[in-house]
Amino acid sequence: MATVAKKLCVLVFVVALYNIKDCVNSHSDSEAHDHDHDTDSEAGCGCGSNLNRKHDSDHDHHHHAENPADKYSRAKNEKPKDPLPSYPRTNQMVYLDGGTFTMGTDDPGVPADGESPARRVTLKPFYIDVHEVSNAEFELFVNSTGFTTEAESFGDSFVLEGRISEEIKKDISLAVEAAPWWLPVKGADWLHPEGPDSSIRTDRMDHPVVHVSWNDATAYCQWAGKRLPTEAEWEYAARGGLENRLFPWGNKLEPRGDHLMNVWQGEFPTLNTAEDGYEGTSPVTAYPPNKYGLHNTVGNTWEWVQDWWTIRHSSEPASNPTGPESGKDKVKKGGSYMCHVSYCYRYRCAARSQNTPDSSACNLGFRCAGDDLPQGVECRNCDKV
Ligand SMILES: [Ca+2]
Ligand SMILES: [Ca+2]
Repeated sequence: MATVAKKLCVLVFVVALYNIKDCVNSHSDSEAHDHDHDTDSEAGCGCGSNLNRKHDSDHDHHHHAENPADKYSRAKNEKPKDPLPSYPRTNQMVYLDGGTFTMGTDDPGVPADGESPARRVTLKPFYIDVHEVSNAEFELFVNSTGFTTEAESFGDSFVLEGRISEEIKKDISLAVEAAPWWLPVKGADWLHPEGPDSSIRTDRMDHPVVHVSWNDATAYCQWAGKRLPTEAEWEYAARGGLENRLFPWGNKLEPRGDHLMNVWQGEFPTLNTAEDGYEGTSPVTAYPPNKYGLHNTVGNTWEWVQDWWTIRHSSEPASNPTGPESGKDKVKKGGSYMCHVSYCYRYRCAARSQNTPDSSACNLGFRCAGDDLPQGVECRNCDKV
């Protein structure tokens, strides 16, 4: 068994290496973390039942304090867990009436990505999340289901070199000459975005969840009574009703000198001046929303969408397109805090990139959409439409 596990590990790294090269060849800022097996996703978590046991144990103690066996019982000696802090929910949605818009562009920023041609696309009404899914929201999912992400199952994920501690870095021998800023870090996952010595708990519970694969994102949305948006829905929502604009607010990167999204200022990858306020991710609520009420569509984290990847699109008008029926990679939209014009001009509405559905990295997250409003989810604009 040990030999098989070793071989799988080697295979994972070899495939990952190939994918990194692919990404670099297409000038993507994206990672590639390729696993060729399924995740074991339904291990029990038991967080809620631990709290209940503590309550029961107190109750028992009160009535049976004289029983010496109690002194050594697990319930008696188990330390109470700190209650989970609560965060304001960021799972709100908006209702979008659908209609016809121009998807893609005839003036592609990265022609190899299949941003063109511009085509007329008609969509039926749908709901979409106002925010990227936050760590706090993802934690509710994990606590209620015991879900294990693919990065956790396989034990590593890709992190930007500049964000890893020297301590962790010295243990990484695998380097990728063509993309030295991506390093596979053992123990990097959604709870530990830069590896075992980092944590979301200190100040990132309201930041977008990262190191989640397309498969993880799909499972989350299903649990939430939602689904991933199609690429067309995501782009329609991100454009916020403006036709043929580069960004959700217009064509100027920094109108009146204001930063309206979280991308990279300085020199990539050596100097991150964070003029927009954030070196890494920002809270999902940061920056003004677009005209449809959505925050951080472009920038902050890339966002998985439903569609399989292709760079060939018909210029014919389409209704509710869902992309190819099958493929190797899934589409992601919006660019990330790692995007800089010099190598990843992808923080635009029409921009797109791709990864295998089991890939994960420190700049890749998602938001959900839906045909209906799930019970208990607040709709931000339903009283106005
Ligand atoms: Ca930034
Ligand atoms: Ca985003």
